[in-house]
Amino acid sequence: MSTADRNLSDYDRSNLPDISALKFGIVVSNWNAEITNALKDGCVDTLKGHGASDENIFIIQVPGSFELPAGARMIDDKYNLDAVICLGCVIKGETSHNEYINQAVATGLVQLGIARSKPFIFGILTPDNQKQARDRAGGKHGNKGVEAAVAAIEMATLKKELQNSKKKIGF
Ligand code: DLZ
Repeated sequence: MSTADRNLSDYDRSNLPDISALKFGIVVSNWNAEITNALKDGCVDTLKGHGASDENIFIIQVPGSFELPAGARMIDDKYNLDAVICLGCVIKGETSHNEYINQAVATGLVQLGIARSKPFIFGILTPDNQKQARDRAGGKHGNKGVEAAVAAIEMATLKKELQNSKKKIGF
């Protein structure tokens, strides 16, 4: 089914575990703040809905999306988190600035995730205009902050399960 046909923020709550023992960081870009704050609200509500406490949710703001990877590393250095969720909104303009920012952020976050073996979640909208952004920040296409939280929960839980697994691998 194409993304135009469904609200991707609908998910099966029963598939997600309790996360009360896990620590989450949220890094929010100040550019397009109306949108990024809506993403943050959806993200926080979802984490809390699955058992995360206020004390285990750490939130910082950065000037723009380009600063998200650096902010993510800083907050992880400070609190040693189970997952870091980055929220931004880069709207296409007359020039190709958006491509440079999006590429840099995607590369930065994937490198952090691999290097630190923990989830650094890409919760950045890359719309053509404000309407597309609003549609994805609590509008007709759901709230991508919710989806970013779900991805963080799934990946943080996967890591815990692998760490706790007694299954012997190899000989
Ligand atoms: C400069 C800039 C522009 C033009 N547009 C956006 C945007 O749509 N969304 C966003 O998050 N940030 C934007 N920025 C700011 C850059 O991400 C960055 O903060 C500055 O270039 C300083 O490094």
